[in-house]
Amino acid sequence: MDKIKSISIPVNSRVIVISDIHGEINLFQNLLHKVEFCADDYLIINGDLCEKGSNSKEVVQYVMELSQNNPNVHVLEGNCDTLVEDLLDENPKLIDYLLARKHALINEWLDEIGFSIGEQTKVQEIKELVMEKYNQEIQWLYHLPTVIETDKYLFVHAGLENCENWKETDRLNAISMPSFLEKEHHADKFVIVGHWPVVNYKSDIPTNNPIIDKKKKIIAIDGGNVIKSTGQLNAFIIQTADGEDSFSHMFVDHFPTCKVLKDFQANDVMAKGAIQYPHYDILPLQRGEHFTICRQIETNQQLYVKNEYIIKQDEDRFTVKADVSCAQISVRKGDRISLVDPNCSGYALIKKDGKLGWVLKETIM
Ligand SMILES: [Mn+2]
Repeated sequence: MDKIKSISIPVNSRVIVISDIHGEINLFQNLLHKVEFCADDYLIINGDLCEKGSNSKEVVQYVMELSQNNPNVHVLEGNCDTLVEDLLDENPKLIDYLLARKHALINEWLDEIGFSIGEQTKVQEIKELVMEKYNQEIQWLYHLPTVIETDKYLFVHAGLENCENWKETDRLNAISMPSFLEKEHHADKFVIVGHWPVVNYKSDIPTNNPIIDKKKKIIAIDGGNVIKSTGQLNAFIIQTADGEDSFSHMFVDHFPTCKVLKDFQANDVMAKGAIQYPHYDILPLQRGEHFTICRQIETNQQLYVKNEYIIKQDEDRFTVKADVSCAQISVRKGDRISLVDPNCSGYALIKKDGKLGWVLKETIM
């Protein structure tokens, strides 16, 4: 890869890292507000500004202006941000992509121009149209670096190859490799990535919070915003110091919050597990009033799946309607939680400190 940008961050600075905004302008602005982002902070945007969410155009414009007006704001490219290359290269497959996608940056631009794309549209035609009005955004996206390097960190959208010299990583791999946290790297710095929703990594209780693996020197921060029904937009926060830097995080999501009315103690046998990517096939074994004991086919684990989430695909194949926690979680009276799914019988799916699980409805309603 050749687009590597080196920056230096002084000690006693606060570095805020946000990835995978995917067109969610409101969440992004709420998050900047929540972390009290100010001119002294360093802000690193770890790729995937656009696509999938509802307002890619505004995210691109807002972040571009933020980075142009503030020398401490740095942006790198994600796989979704490279669609402008297909446009500039006049890749005919771009038309199929745009026809199939409701939410896409280039579609939003064409809407604004008042042009509707059809199967007969030529890529040259839309290239000319959008370049006339959005050339500045296109050039800015096109020139985003693949990696931002500091003395202690490497920021990259998806990951690095496990080669002696990380700079030999193929660029497309760096912005699109899956599940980097399950891989290794040779760099002697922390590698901070987005791209792969952290909830996909196995844990006792599913969570969208950033994962820090100090041994592997990998920090994965994609909260699954837009991609996952329970997702959130994370800000990973580094406080740089003379000795060891310290890490923390904050997040925002779309869920309403409420206060817990009374204590709830999770049932020990139901206190962990999830049905989630990529192991969706289940076999129901014993149906209860609210949860069904199921065997997760690929892992052979027995889990309690909320009845409303079970879907019969055909005669003997069952899956779930969305990634779902199988864990109950304990809460205390007065805890502030987010209400993720209040519409099932008996129990509600909540998020507490980023962890997803079920509580008896009467503890919160
Ligand atoms: Mn991505």
